[in-house]
Amino acid sequence: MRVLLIASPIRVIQTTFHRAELLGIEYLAAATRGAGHDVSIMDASIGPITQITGGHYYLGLATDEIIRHISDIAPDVVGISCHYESSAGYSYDIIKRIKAASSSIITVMGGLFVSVHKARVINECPSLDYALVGEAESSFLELLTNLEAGSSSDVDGCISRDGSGGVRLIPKKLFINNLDALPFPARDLVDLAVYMQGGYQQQLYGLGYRPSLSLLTSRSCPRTCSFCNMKLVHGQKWRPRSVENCMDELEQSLNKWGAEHIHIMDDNFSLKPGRVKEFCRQIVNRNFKMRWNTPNGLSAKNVDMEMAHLMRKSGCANVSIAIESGSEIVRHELMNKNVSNSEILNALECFNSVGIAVVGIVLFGMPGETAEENEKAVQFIKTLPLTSVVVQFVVPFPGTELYNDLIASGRLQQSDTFELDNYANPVSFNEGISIEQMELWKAEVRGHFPRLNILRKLAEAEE
Ligand code: B12
Ligand code: SF4
Repeated sequence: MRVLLIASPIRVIQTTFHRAELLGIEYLAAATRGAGHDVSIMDASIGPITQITGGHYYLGLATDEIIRHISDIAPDVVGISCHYESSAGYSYDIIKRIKAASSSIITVMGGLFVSVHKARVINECPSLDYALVGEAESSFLELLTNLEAGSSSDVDGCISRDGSGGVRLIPKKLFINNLDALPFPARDLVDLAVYMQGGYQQQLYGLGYRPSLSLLTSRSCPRTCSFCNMKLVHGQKWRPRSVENCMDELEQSLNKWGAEHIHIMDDNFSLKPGRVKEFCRQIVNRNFKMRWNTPNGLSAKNVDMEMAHLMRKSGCANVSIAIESGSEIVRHELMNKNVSNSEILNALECFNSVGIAVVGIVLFGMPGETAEENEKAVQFIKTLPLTSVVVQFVVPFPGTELYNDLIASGRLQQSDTFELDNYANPVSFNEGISIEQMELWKAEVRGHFPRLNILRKLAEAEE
């Protein structure tokens, strides 16, 4: 079949934007091509940035242009990747226009947004034929095989119409255990230069200018933080790739594609400390000349001096550590995040002593927080030897324990939609804590540490 995979345009709140490569769609394309289909990728989020209402910006190609491109390719199937609430309307619009132009094209949607909202997607987009929940390298192929054979029944995680106005939903149960069996992301199908230069627009998460690519060494995370919904895409079980398999991909990224910096995008890279150490040793043994970091956050658990030392030796320039709240009570009891203050202090000491810069990720706005606890939390964070901080506000994403609790206690309605820019615009669920107060805590913590561009200065000073 001729398959076109499209990454939806996105809505952003700032005009500088780091463009990381879209691993999900590249993985999906590689698996689809491996099964003998004719595949292409259109990243429709690469395009002009246009101011729209509410202080937001539309980032990507105009729908007319996307439709023109689709008709040039004449695909049998179009798959649209949509991760964020704020992109859903754009995806629906593209699907509607595809069907209006050519009703024989089969439309499929996938990604984080679909994995969270499931039936809602089919209900809101009458032109959509199928949606697939979660990791889709296997299920998408199965759907294509069935479509070729004239049926589409019983694909794992598939949402479709039942023929009588209802929705048919097959639960997502199957996850790929042997990730080494997957082909590497199809980097030859995208305009890699755009991602490699992502740092020119926003300096590689503050790290300065170097051609960069991403690497996913494992999928998911076994922990159960109350605000996190990653398990809806990748399941509850942490699944690692072998270190050798990661090295083979790194070799390509560095030598074939020319990357000099690698972003490790795992949800829980440090879960098995022995594996992290082996990963670093093999980078050194293979003599890879690269710099790397962990922008998606690293758990402070399990960090020791040997790990920090090997990370540094293998080129790690900085890590982001998920502190979340400076209060242990909030972190443990409200966030269900089993990381202690002493584990955070230990990790910082290890990284500082080897010269790895540390960005602390801090959250305010957890339902149940008190002003008194937050005052203490602010003071604790200010004592930490951090290089810089990123301070955000909690978002109760659908599908999380946090969201379900808020709905059950009546503090949130199902009709409330939570969009990503709420990270910037706080919602207060706590009596006696105003939004102004939340902004003040954020400003106090941010004001205490250098801005993120300190990372670039440190990296440049080393070169
Ligand atoms: C890299 C990354 C980015 C990159 C690229 C995003 C992208 N589209 O891939 C950039 C830097 C652009 C980015 C930006 C943001 N991100 Co981001 N990002 C990630 C990260 C770390 C990795 C994504 C990834 O590569 N995953 C691995 C691949 C294999 O999985 P996948 O992408 O989900 O794809 C699989 C399935 O979803 C499915 N699938 C995907 N597409 C399709 C299409 C079809 C047709 C089908 C059938 C299936 C399918 O199959 C794929 C293969 O198995 C994730 C965390 C994570 N682990 O996913 C956060 C994450 C998605 N991001 C998040 C956030 C919050 C953001 C930002 C808001 C950050 C910020 N504060 O500004 C912005 C939002 C930008 C915007 N307005 O749109 C959150 C989302 C939280 C939520 N909504 O529930 C996550 C989950 C991180 C987290 N734990 O908080 N992000
Ligand atoms: S440790 Fe990170 S990825 Fe794992 S559940 Fe908590 S927030 Fe999610």
